[in-house]
Amino acid sequence: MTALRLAAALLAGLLSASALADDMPVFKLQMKDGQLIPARLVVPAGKKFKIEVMNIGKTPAEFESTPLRKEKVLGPGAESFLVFQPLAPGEYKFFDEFHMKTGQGVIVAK
Ligand SMILES: [Cu+2]
Repeated sequence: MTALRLAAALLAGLLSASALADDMPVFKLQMKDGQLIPARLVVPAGKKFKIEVMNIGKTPAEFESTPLRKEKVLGPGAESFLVFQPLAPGEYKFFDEFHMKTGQGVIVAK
C-alpha cells in the first residue's frame, strides 16, 4: 500500500468510526447519594448505546449491573460513560453499590 492509500484508508476508518459513535444513542444518568436520576432508562433493543454517568452527590457512587456485567466507581463530582452492546428486549437491573437501599434502577430495552 502506498503512503497515500494508507492515509486514505486510515482516514476512511476514522470517519466510519466517528459516524458509528454519532449513531449511538446516549442516555444520561445522574447519581446523587443513593438517588438515581432517572431510575428507569428506556433504551432501544438491538442497538449499541452509551450511558453517561455523573455523580452529582457528596459521596462516592458505583454504577453496577450484574446481568450486564458492568461496574464503574465515581467519586463525588466525577463523570464517565459506559458503552453497552445491543440488548435483547427485557429489563436489566442496575444499582449504586455504595447506596444499596435506595439506589436501585432498571434499564428497559424495547
Ligand atoms: Cu461493584
